[in-house]
Amino acid sequence: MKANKQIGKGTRAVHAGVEPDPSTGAIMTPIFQTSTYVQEAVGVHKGWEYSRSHNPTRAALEAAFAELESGTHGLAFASGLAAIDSVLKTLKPGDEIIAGQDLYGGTARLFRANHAPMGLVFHFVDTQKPELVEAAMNDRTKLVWLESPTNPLMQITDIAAIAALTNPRGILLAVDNTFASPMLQRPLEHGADIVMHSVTKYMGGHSDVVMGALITKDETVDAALRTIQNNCGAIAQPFDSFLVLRGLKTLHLRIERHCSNGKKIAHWLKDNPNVGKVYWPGFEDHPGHEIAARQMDDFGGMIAFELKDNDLDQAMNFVASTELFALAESLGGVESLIEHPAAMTHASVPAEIREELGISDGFIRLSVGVEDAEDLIADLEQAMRKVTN
Ligand code: P1T
Repeated sequence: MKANKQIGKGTRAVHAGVEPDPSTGAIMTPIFQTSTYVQEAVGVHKGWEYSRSHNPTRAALEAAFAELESGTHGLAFASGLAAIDSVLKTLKPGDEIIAGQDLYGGTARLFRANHAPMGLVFHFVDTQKPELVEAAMNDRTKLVWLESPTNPLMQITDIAAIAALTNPRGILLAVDNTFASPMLQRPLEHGADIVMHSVTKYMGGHSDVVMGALITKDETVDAALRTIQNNCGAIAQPFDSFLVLRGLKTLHLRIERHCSNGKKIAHWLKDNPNVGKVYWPGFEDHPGHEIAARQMDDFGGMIAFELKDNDLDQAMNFVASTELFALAESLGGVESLIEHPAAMTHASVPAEIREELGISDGFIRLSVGVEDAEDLIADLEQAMRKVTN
C-alpha cells in the first residue's frame, strides 16, 4: 500500500507495508528466515543478495514504518539504541549535536560514554525553549536530537518551532517518537528530518521484541543511514520483523485504549490526597499542554508522579506493592508496568543532573496498559494503602 494521506490512521495500521505474498497469495508476509539468496549467475538475482543488506520480511516492516510516519523510507534496527547509534555514525569528529536535556537514560549514556569520546560535541539543552536551542547553534551544529514527550518527565517540545530553526540552517532534526507512536504524533509532518522509535515499546506493543526504527523522507539522509545499517550490521531479524508487523495491525486500537486508560489514571492520581505532582501532558496546567494538544492527536498512556512525601523508601515500597502493574523497565506493551526511574531506567544519568531536571528519588513512572481501567485503579489504590498507613 502506498503512503496515502487520504486514508485513516487505523487503515494504515492494518495495511501498512503488507502486500499478499506474490508466490502464494499468503495475506501475512512470510518470515524469510534466510541468510542468503541463490544467484543464477554472478549478479543475476531477484533483487535479494544477503540478509544483512535486505530481507523481504524486514523490507515489508520498513515500508510499514515509512507509511505510518508519513515518510518515504524506513529502516529497522536491532534495538532503539542501535538506531540512534546509526544516526550519530553519520557524523564526524568535531560535529556538534544539540540534545534534549531530558532523554531516555540509555540515549544520554550512548551520547556521553560512547560518542563524546569519539569527538562528537554534545550540548544538552532544554528544547521546550526554542530560544535556548537557537543560542546553542553554531557552524559546527549538524544535528538536533529530542524526545517529545520526554522520558521520563513528559516534557513537550514544539517540533515545528525547532524545525523552523534547523531547516534553513541545514541542520538535521531527529525526533525520538517512542512515547507518542505515529498514532498520536508524526514529527515529519512538523518538519523533522528523521523519526526514531524504540520499536520495543508501542510499535511492537507486546513486550516480546527489542527493535529500533528510523524513518525519513529525505533520499540523501536515507542513503547515509542505509549505508550505516549495512556496513555496521545492527539489523532487525526476520522473525522479530514478523512479530512487529503483526503488532502494528492493532496499533490504533491499543493506543486508543492506552490513551483512555491513561486519562482516567492521570485524573485519579491528581485527585488523590496521597499524591504530589502528576506529569501528564493532557492536564491543562501541564506547561506543554497547548503544544501537545496541537501537535499530538491524544495524550498517551505514559504518566509520572510523586507521592506526597516524595520519599525514596515510600516510592520503592510503592513500586514493589502493585500487583497488576508489573515492576519492570520498558513501556508501551499491552500490560501495565511501573518503575522507579532514578534507580532503574535513568540510573546512568548522573545524580546531580537528575536532581536538576526534577527526577527525584520519589519519582515513579507508569506505562498504562490496555487492561480495564477500574482494575488498574484498584491496584494503585491497594498499593497506596500499603505505603501511606
Ligand atoms: O531499549 P531500546 O529498544 O534500545 O530503545 C532505547 C530507547 C530509546 N528511546 C526511548 C524514548 C526509550 O524509552 C528507549 C528505551 N526505554 C526503556 C527501556 C525505558 O524503560 O524507558
